[in-house]
Amino acid sequence: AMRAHKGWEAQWTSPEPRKEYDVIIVGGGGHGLGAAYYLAKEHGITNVAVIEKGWLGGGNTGRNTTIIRSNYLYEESMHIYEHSMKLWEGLSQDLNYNVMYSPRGVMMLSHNVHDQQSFKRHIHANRLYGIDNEWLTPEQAKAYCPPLDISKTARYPINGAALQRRGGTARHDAVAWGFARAASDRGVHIIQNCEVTGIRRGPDGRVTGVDTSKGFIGAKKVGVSAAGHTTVVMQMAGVRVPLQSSPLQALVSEPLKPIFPCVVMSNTVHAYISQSDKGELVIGAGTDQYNSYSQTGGLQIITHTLDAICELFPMFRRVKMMRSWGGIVDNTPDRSAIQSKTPVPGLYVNCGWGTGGFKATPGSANLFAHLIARDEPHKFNAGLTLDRFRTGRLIDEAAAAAVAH
Ligand code: FAD
Ligand code: PYC
Repeated sequence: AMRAHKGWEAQWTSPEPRKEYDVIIVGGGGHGLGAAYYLAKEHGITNVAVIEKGWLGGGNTGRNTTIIRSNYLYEESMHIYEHSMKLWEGLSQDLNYNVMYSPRGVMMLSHNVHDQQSFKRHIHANRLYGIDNEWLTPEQAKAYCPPLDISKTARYPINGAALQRRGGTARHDAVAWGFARAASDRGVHIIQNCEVTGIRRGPDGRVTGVDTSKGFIGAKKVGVSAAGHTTVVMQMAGVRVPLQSSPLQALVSEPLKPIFPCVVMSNTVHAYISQSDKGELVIGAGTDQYNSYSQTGGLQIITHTLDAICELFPMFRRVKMMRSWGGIVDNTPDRSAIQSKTPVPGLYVNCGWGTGGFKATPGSANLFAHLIARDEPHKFNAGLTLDRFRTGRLIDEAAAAAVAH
């Protein structure tokens, strides 16, 4: 209907599927659209389709709280998230689309000795690697974020905070639309409202294409980037992936005048908050405690988060909430992603970003395109193998995930 508006051009074309593509990407979230864009831009592979069962960005890309940071613990993760951060810094120019990347600082609150030791360990690891991260006293934290209650009598007293100043937020749907437009401009086919229902293999076991609600579409290579539904899609090729899918919820308040200058996270009390450019407080919770494909979570999870927000920022006690929703996150046992070849030749998987993959969007997409185009990983995603859950070479980022699981 929007397209009927005078002067409003479609941002990407919506062609009928071809009989066959060089590459099919399953899932039109930021990761899938971005991978298609980088396949075209950096590898000259333009006979590509992104197949999305709903609408672009309608999965976790459009449901997340858009926090961007690169303060992870292990080298493998720091490589990837910092690669992503650098791409965020130039993304609006690269796509010629304003993704509203806003490096307003991400501050993680420390409430006890354990938090303090863990954050300081992360700060030292990050700084050794050249990534900015610094320790703040409670007074410095309050100066950075004036609404914060740092009184000693607070329900959840604060003994300091870790601050990554280059961290921040971006506009989620603009990321999906920006990648979609730029990919479409380079010849990528974007096919929405088309569900992948099967993955076909030839007599030699190699991928030959996908069954969809619009019929069979052939492909030399298939990259699955289906976030919370990865296990469902990979099962179509007989590949088991070590993921648990569960709802993660967020909510927004009525719009307020500018009041909250940065992003604040507290894993210990299960809450994170920022203010969108529309003025809404954007608040998120920990994951629901059960596995599910429902995009609605339990009410007690978000009321618990709001209790914590009201304790940390008493001035928000009378603010009204407008909407809440859930997304399905795909968590691995070590809380690090999988970006890997699979036992099926020509089939690649990008998943396991769980509660933290929005920040990874450009970096993950860029590295997934490399993996698919060259049939071998880039040095930055070489550790994200499916195999590591068999060999035991895990990358334990449970603390850096910073969202209660
Ligand atoms: P998605 O955007 O979910 O894309 C996958 C797509 O695959 C979907 O559009 C889906 O419809 C499609 N699909 C699935 N099955 C099929 C099929 N059979 N056929 C065709 N298409 C299919 N991360 C952060 O870094 N910072 C945050 O602040 C943050 N907050 C979050 C808050 C919430 C409430 C949630 C839910 C997540 C949050 N995350 C955050 C995590 C982040 O949203 C995800 O890791 C990331 O967006 C995943 O992107 P994606 O493109 O892989 O997935
Ligand atoms: O990974 O930074 C993160 C995050 C914040 C909220 C949800 N995930």
